[in-house]
Amino acid sequence: MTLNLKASPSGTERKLDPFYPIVDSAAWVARLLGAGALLIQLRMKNKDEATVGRETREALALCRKANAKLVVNDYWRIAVAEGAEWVHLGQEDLDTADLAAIRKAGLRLGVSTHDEAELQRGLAADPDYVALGPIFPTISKEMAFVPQGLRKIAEWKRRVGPLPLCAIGGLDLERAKLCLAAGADIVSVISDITLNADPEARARQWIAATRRA
Ligand code: TZP
Ligand code: MG
Repeated sequence: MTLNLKASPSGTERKLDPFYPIVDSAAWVARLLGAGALLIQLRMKNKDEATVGRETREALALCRKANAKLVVNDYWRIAVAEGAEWVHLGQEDLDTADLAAIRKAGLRLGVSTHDEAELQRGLAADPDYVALGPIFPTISKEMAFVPQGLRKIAEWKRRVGPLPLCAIGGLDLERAKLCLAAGADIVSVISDITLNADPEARARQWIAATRRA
């Protein structure tokens, strides 16, 4: 059964920004908002729930002020409690998440997918975007999947149709542009921004390149 409990009025929302950095604290969210990011994921691993709740609240307040979207990774209960607009779930989260409760709270949903079975399962959750990764080898996450390569992007775009497709994994600016050219609508990144000597300047480069693409 396909859930159809979306609270947002269809067709009225702006397109998602193509630059989609992922960071692990409200302080990082503030830095990227300062550089002009409009779509940011807060992905906190190995933190206690009180910390996640506090950081999420702070990041949401910052994003609201900047008119940017914050996507809360994993912690959908906290996202609901804090009035977030977006949540991102991996396949293992889909095992336990209450999708009806997420939709009832009006949250938009992004899902991670890596292969055909995961795509089918992700689409059955009636997502608002689909992520495919890793496109290239990544140093930021241990992956059970080999790099998918650029060709898979075109295939996935055909499969997800009008849903925004997000490419992730091992992206630098040149690779991000290749992903967009291959059919991705959004490019997501951790290390090329957070490990850069000047993350804000790097984020501005990404923004200039991806909004132009
Ligand atoms: N999911 C697939 S790859 C990845 C995640 C969270 C990590 C992306 O990080 P990087 O540093 O941009 O490769
Ligand atoms: Mg997860």
